Amino acid sequence: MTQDLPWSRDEFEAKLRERGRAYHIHHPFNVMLNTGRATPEQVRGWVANRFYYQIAIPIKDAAVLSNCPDREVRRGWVQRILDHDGFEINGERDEGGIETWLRLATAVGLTREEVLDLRHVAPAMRFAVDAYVNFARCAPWQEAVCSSLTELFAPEIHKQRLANWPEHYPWIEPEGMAYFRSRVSRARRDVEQGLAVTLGHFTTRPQQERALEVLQLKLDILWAMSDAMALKYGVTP
Ligand code: AHQ
Repeated sequence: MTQDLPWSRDEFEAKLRERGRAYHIHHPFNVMLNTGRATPEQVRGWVANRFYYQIAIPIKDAAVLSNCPDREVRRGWVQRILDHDGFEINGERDEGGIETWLRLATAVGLTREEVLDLRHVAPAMRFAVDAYVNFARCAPWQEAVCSSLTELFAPEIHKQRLANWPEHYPWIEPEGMAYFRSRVSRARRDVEQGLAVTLGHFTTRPQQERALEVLQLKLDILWAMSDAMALKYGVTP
């Protein structure tokens, strides 16, 4: 019967992209943030809390590597850790996204110390982020790869911030925007690899349905992170 036949690669990719309707760009807290209606306290709260997500990403990616026996995939995936932790190799150095996020923090008026010591991180933010890391540790590595495909929708949210924040939040030091600028191209590169693994591995219909479940799990994690922000800092519709 047709409902058992696998979707073609194009149909499967379209199904993955359809889930963008549940991406956190549509969460009231992010809509408030990106349409200029956030107070400085809400912006600072979001930046300090999202730092916990940023420092979890390389840990999550190391978990994927530790479960992945495929050297070709690891060669590509290891770049994600360098993107966040930075590196110095043969004289070439890059401060990394975590350091760049700390520049965003000072640009919005936070101190490095109060971000680094995680004093502002809400319990539900911590639990949502920890759920993502634990998923990557315990799930088959192909499912962990698939869960990163929320980045299909990430360039849009980074471009929205780059376009709207300087006008809406002139009090934020401009160099704070560097992180979002860095992610537009990195997200695109991440998605190329994530999509190739996902479309190549999940080939039967039950596997393809599972891939959609995994993507929805990560969409829910991002949504729950924004819920935590709305609860702690309030959200104006
Ligand atoms: O800054 C982000 C980032 O480095 C990553 C890595 C990737 C993953 O491995 O799950 N996802 C992701 C995301 C980042 N920023 C989020 C945002 O809204 O700023 C979006 C998020 C994602 O879409 O998963």
